[in-house]
Order: sequence, then structure tokens, then C-alpha cells
Amino acid sequence: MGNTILIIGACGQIGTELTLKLRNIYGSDAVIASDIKEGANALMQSGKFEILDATDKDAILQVIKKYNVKQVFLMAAMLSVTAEKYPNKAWNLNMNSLFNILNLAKEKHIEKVFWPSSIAVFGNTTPQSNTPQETITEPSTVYGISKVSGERWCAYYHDKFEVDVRSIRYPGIISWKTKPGGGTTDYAVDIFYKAIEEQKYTSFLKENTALPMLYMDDAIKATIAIMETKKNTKYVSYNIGGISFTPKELAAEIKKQLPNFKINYVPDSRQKIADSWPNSIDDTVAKMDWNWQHEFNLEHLTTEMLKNLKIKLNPAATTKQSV
Ligand code: AKB
Repeated sequence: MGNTILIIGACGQIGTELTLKLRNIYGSDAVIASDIKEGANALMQSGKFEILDATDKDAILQVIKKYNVKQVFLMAAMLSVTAEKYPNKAWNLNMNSLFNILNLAKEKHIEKVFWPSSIAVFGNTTPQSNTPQETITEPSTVYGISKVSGERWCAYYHDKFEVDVRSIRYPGIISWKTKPGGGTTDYAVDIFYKAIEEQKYTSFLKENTALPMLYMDDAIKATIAIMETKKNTKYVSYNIGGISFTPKELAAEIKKQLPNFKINYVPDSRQKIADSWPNSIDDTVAKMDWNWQHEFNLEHLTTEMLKNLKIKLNPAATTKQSV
């Protein structure tokens, strides 16, 4: 157990698949999953799990010592929509969990940290199309303020205390194993569930609201790549682009495979958050610095989502059909 990894927030949308992938690569004993409550069966059955509160530094240190942890992936966070409802809780979770891990790294209990940032660091004053790596970051959401502050703290600990902390500005992540919760980009996952279950979806964003998105496999690939790169990375937190689409474009792609699918649009308060975010991301710097390249386009991810969700939501029917 020379290089044990601890995932904090392992039961969330990204944490679940990241844990499974890392266990696949490094072996189940080398990756400890933790969260405030238990998660999906696949995750719980694949290796060791600890109940852990990301804001409790002493409890984290105990787990680090118990397993001789060297790397921490801090995936616990409150996302954009929930953070608007509970600003104090969001600030407490998003910032104090980060300080805990940065301080544990500064105190040499761990050697390497991954911390997720987001396209939420951008705001209304940011150039919206092909948003560059270095640009105006004036977010208008509680979540965005926590992410831009987190980026600055990561850079500070890196420069002042030589903490090896790496980060990605995730766009909306699309996946079928674990649902996201409390985000603005969640519509792009919910739409697939509703398309299969009800053949219709009411979008809380306007039809032409484009947002940057990424299929989960690409997000996991990026996360592992930035943690493994031996190159000297210039930035702590990198833009990664993948695809960019509107609810209307996504619905049209789903309709190609489910011709009866219908969408209507009833924008709510989430529209304002989406309007403040970029509609596409320039990730040239990530491509140059650590060879980032996404694989999944809109058509490919739609096919993967529908195929896997049909099995997940109705396993019996799928088995019967395939007999
Ligand atoms: C959210 O919608 O809040 C997140 C994000 C883009 O960071 N998915």
C-alpha cells in the first residue's frame, strides 16, 4: 500500500465512477472510498469504504494514517443550484473541505491532491464563446465564488508551500451510473431518464442555451491524466472542453433514436445561472500542457446514455428482448 489513494465524496456522480476506474487501474486495495453516507452497490462492493465528513480534518487524518494514504481526490462539493439555496452550508463544505486537504498536504501527511473546479468560475463579464484559460473570472453564484476562491487557494498553497495540487474546471458531466444532484447542467442527464421513462421532458433551460459538457468517460480520463502527468503544469486549474450543445440540439439527437420523444421549455431560476456561464470552452492549453483530448461527441454520448439507461431502468425487458 505504498501509494494509497483516498477519494472523499466517492458516492457522488463523478466520485463513483472515478473510484471504480482507479480501482480498476491500481487495484482495489489501493483506493479507499469515503463519503458521509454509503453509495451504489457497485461502489460499496468494489473495495474499502469509510464514512467520512469532508469538513472534519481530524477524522480525515485518521483515515489517512490508517491506510497510509498518499493521494487525496476531494470530490465532495455542493453544486450551483443547491448552493444558491444554502449559501452558508455551501461555503462551509466547499471551502473548509479544501482547506483541510491543503493543510494536510502542507503538513506532509499526503503528497498529492486533486480538487475539482468548474466552469462556474466564469461569469457574465467573461467572453462566452471559446472561453480562454486566462480570462475574467467574476462569478455571480455562491458555487462559482467558492470555486474561484478555491482555485486561488490551491495556487497559493502550491506557490507558497509547494503543495502538489491539480485541478480541472469541469463542464457539465453526463453519465448514467450515478445521477448528479443540485447542478444547473443536470438537465442534460435528467432528459435521458425522462426520454426513456415518459418519452417527454420539460427543460428548465431555454431551447438555445448552449453549455459546455463532457461524457463521464472523458471526465475520468482527464482527471487521471492530470494527476499522472509528469510534465510541469503551468496552471493549477485547467479548462477542459469537450462538446457544447443546447437543450434543443440534445433533444434532436435523442429523437433520432426515440422518434416519439417530445420536449418543451419552462425556464426557471436556473436559466440565470446558465446564462452567466460560457457556452463553449477553449482547452488549447490543456491540450498542449498534458495532451488532453476528448473522445465523445454528442451522437456518441447519446447512444451510450440511451443504451445503458435502458438496461439500468428496465433490466427485465432488455433481457427478454435479447433472448
Ligand atoms: C453545476 O451545474 O453546478 C455543475 C458544474 C458545471 O460545475 N455541474
